[in-house]
Amino acid sequence: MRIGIVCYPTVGGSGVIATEMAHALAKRGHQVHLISYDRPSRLRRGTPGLQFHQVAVSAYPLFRYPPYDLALATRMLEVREEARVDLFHVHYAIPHAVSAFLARSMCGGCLKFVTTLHGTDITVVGADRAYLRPTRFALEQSDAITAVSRYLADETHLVFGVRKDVEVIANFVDTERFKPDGSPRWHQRADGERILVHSSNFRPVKRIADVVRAFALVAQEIPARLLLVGDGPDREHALAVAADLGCSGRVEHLGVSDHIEDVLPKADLFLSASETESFGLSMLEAMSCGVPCVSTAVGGVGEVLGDTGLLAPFGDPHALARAALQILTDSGKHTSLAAAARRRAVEQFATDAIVARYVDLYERVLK
Ligand code: GMT
Repeated sequence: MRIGIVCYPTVGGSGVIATEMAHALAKRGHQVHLISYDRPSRLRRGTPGLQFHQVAVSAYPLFRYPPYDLALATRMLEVREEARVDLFHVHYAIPHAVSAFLARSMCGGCLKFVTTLHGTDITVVGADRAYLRPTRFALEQSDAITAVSRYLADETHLVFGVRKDVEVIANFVDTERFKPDGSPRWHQRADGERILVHSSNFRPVKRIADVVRAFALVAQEIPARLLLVGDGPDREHALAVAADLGCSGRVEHLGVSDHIEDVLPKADLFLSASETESFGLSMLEAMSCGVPCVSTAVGGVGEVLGDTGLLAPFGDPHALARAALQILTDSGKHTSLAAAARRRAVEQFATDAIVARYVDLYERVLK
């Protein structure tokens, strides 16, 4: 098939999944055209069958807000004409589904598109009055809609009142790239220091300050270090909270890493304090490396973790810390959760099985 994939290029789950899908589809012999306003962070060079097309948005002085959605619709049409794309798959509804609908209207219905919902496009941004109606309209015009968790599919019906079926296709992880590397666990290390990790785009919804607060409580009880991977608007605030709580010497900000798969296997625990999380891709990557997760009980996180980690109520760093301590003070429990996490990632979220579901969906849409 000739497939056009549209996504955001930034460090964020939807861009990661879209780019990994592009690689996986190209590897399986499909012609893939990835479209975005910049090179996606996970896009690797030199993959046969995979081509990147940049959307150029001109900054005409009259435009306070350059109309990206129009430029994207035009680029989609151009790519369709140049590469004879059979179908577009847009990741993140706003504004990608609207641009896809516009592109289709401009060519008299010449193209089909599938929209995959990732989370904030429905739960945070999507619920904004300014975006709700066009997004709902574009979703209903999609040839198929998928959501990355059952939770998100239900929210889509609830918040948007979308009448169309929303198929649940979970996110996936490359279990060969994200795998345990044999690093000793804290109980096998001489210093006994527990390594906690958090990785995200540091947006307010991630509540990084609560991650730091929970960590500070853990570090009062046992030797521990927190690695913060990623970057975003709340970085300074989180580091200031660490300073206030007297644990900055134990909190290390690693910034955005192209090799998170080298960091995760060295951790003993992944900590998440998000206010909402439709899926939690960074936790799936941790699980695949054999790292148990402690998270707030929000959104679709329970669907991902199953019984391989622990959940605590949102907005309660003490509860998060208690859950983390349960795992980090019991080597037997840690060992069995780590093994269960890896097993669950391999059995339920491996790339091959999930990509096959998308290919099946494309075939159904094209029929
Ligand atoms: O988390 C973000 O703010 C980024 C966002 C995105 O679309 O880039 O992530 C969402 O999609 C990811 C991939 O499907 C999910 O793993 C995240 O849970 C989801 N984020 C939220 O729901 C907050």
